[in-house]
Amino acid sequence: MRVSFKLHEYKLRIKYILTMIINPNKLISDSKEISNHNEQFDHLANRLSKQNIEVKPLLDKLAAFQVAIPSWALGAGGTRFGRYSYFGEPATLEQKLEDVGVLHSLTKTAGAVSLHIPWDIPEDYKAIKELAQQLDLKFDAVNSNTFQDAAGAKHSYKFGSLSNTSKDARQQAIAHNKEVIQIGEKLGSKSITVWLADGSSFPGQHNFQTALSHTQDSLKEIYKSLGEDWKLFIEYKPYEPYFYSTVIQDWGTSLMLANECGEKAYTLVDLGHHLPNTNIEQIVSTLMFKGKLGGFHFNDSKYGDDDITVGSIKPYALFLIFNELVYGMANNPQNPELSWMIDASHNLKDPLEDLIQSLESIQITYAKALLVDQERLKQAQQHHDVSLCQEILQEAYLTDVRPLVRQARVQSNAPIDPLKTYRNLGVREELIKERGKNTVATGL
Ligand code: RM4
Ligand code: MN
Ligand code: MN
Repeated sequence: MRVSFKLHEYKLRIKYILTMIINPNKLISDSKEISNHNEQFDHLANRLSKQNIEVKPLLDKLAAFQVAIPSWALGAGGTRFGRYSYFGEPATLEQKLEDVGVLHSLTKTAGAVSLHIPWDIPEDYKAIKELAQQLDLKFDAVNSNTFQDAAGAKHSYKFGSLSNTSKDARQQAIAHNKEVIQIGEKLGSKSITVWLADGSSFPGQHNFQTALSHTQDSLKEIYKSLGEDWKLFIEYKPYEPYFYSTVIQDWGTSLMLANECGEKAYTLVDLGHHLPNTNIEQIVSTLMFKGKLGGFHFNDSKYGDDDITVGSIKPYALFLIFNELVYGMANNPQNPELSWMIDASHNLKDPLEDLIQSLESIQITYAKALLVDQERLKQAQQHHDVSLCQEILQEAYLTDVRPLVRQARVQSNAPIDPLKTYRNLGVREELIKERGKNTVATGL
């Protein structure tokens, strides 16, 4: 049951959250922490200036890097065997925005939210937009969902949605995506992400060509509804929920479909959607070279789409991927600005703590990639100095950039240590007091 939305109550609550978090006395850590930070930052800034690296542009880039939080990441996720509640979960879209507002106040790098439809259909658009504005949040890509049957749906997606052999099921899935675009338009979103679960679990179940051709036609149909300044992001994934074949299994298939649709269609890379050991950095590089990388989902993976905290399993791989992203952002004007999103859902950690850690890890890795001496690397590559190439990457990777990340945050009026602040303020305890223990967030 959705709780009805009373704006004045939320305003009070936000005011409370914001004063709680933004109050500099509470926020800005104790004087010892500040002096430690200043010392470490000066030390690093000094070292970088000796390497002729300007610190100010680095800080500006870090402060400008904003990552969207998906509306389904704020509650406890489940596994296919069960779901354990995390107390004080947001029960409504308004409460989810409020949680993202908390994250953004603490980190100043989570200035957007990505809605999943139908999990989070706004009831009162004006009020929701006003709320987002107060929390300094934008609406990033909207996500459609044809991997579950909506309540009361006429046609089932059990055997596929955009690829289904049944025309009625396909039409229903197309109509849903069109509706998602309309919802996004009302919120000020500029893109839709389509992740298709469609696939087969048994050899012979699908005619591959038929499934692909239906998918292509359906996507083209959805594409027709895109506004002038809108983008369509096509996600890929090799397996799961089906285990023999997935219709859009890899970046090549996604790129082919995007090209088929037109210039407003792009590939979306989700880090967890690759088979182990895939060279994701090369995929990123190829797509940016072709001007076709539109969106990017952060998480980490040990085996598959594990949705583990980004940077917690393969930090060096993440650095190499960021290195290509940074290179592409500097050298590929043909590629649009990317839509960044954290795509992870947890069942063990406090979701807000996990998101704080994710944002931190993204900033740290981005900062390291920004330190790569691209000029020297180019020279070393030219001279086939393989050892030096590796040294240059390692030099950047092994630099402890945390003082830079902290400084960028402090300059945006956020705390030195967001996780510690979150705990010290007792945010979760406050949320439990307000929302109760047994709320359940919509989502996975
Ligand atoms: C999928 C995919 C999509 C996300 C859903 C919830 O595995 O990563 O991006 O919308 O999960
Ligand atoms: Mn994803
Ligand atoms: Mn995924």
